[in-house]
Amino acid sequence: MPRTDNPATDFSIDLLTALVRLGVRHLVVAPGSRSQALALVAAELERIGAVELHVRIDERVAGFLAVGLALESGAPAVVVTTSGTAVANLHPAVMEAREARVPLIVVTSDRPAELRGIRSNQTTTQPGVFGAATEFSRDVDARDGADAAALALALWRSAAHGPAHLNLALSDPLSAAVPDLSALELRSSESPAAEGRDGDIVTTEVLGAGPRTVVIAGDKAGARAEALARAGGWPLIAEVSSGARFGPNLVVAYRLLLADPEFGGAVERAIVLGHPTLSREVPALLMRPEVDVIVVDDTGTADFYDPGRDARRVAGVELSESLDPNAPEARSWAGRWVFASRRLVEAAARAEAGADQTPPDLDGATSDDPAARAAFARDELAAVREPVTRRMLADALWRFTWPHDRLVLGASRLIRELDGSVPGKKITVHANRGLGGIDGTVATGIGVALAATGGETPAKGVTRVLLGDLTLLHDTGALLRAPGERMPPLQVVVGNDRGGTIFAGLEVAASAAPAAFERVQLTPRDVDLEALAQAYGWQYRRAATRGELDQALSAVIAEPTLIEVPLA
Ligand SMILES: Cc1ncc(C[n+]2csc(CCOP(=O)(O)OP(=O)(O)O)c2C)c(N)n1
Ligand SMILES: [Mg+2]
Repeated sequence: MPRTDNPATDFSIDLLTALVRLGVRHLVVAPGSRSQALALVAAELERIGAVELHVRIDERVAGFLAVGLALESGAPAVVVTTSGTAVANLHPAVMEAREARVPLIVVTSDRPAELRGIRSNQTTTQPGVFGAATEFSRDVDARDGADAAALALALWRSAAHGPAHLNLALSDPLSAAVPDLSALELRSSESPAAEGRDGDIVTTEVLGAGPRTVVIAGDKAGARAEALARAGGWPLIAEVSSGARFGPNLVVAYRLLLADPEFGGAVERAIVLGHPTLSREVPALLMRPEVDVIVVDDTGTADFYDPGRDARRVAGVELSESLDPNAPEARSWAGRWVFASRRLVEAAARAEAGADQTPPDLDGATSDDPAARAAFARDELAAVREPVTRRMLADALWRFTWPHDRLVLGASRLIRELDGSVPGKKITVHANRGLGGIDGTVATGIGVALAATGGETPAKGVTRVLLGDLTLLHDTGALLRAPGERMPPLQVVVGNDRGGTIFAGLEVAASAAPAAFERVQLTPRDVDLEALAQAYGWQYRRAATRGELDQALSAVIAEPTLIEVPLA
């Protein structure tokens, strides 16, 4: 290993090269003095092609960018900051990573022990600063000869299911010139497995036929939830970011059906995968004492999804030989859910289109009668000029997303609109559902897009972020671009309904004084989004009608684009 005799630089080389050997491919760095050795080694690792480096000024943006990189790549992303408030700006992303179990390694820079506790400049209590959000948190002095490779492995292991924190004490001189690292062999053949943590749960439950069962796939449940529902012949309740929203057993209108005594009321067993967050009906079902709740969660984390506090947590489930998904009772149970859901979705679509509207007469398009052709053309034009509704926006994003694309959904109303209406489709959907924050959504989306399009085998396709107006305004700093920072094909689509209209659907909207409600809950803001896009070097499009929306979403994306969709 090349040496400089500068402890800060030597330790940074040892730590970051060890992380690269373990499989880290993305480093996110925010500038600072105390962190200079780490940052300069990161730059050298990028120069020799060992990693991709992303530099962001705002540490909150850097943190969420790392979350997006990790969400899409599945491997821990590393984020490096200097000391002081820089560290605290990572806290939202660390909390989200904790609750959503996203692999994240944060390395914060600090002063050594002799400069702590005496009110030195830019010095605060950093060890353990993320509290319960990090299971693994170490305070290490770069001068102390700690085994950087062992530390990297511990960080990597802990980060398998959440954030891990290294607070690194660095002393003057804060760096030396970084040697050429190109001779190092940094690619390991295989990353170590994430398993092997203490407290891992090894129970596998064998499920037999009998109880009327539903499979519930929350955020990040994965395709295995769909496979389980199909193999068992059970209705599949799959949230839009579950990774399991497809297949013959999918029940789109699950919220209505769970509330119905003949459907939800008849459930005897629920198998939960992932983290359900988008409805009140799912936790209500799981809280019913007569429903047997099995939670499949092999992450070994202390807590698991258990609203009724009586679920059985297992690492996996198997189906018993006796279970036949094609048995008549099984077929009729799943079939009733799927059929009823289809009818409800169709009825909702008809209501959305307007009760008096008849479907377009397709014969008119090819009719010999000029009047019939003209009538058809008028209908078509009227449809193209229709103002965009929330439902139309949700449908359009879903329709334009293909298996090689990615969709990133912000919190609030639009994700629920998709969840309640879009049909099964095997596409990649990400959302920060750990804490459902409206922060960091643009940064997360850019991180997802970067991970999808970087590396040795870049994916094709585009990433689209769909979010509300306040969610965009919360994270405008993430729009900041810089020469040398790669920006992949990306559309950020903003449903602009002037404020947090989700609150208008809550009980508070009826009980609060209207002016106060608008002032402190709805919080409408008038920002010229075109000027905002221009200031940050983004393309801008406004899509107020169905036709404009289709055009905007199908445009070739050479530059990152902000698409504003005014919602009635
Ligand atoms: C960081 C954070 N702060 C506050 C909230 C509470 N919150 C939930 S939704 C919302 C409003 C979102 O408004 P917008 O993005 O316009 O979406 P809309 O409700 O209009 O669909 C707020 C403030 C939150 N989820 N996260
Ligand atoms: Mg809004």
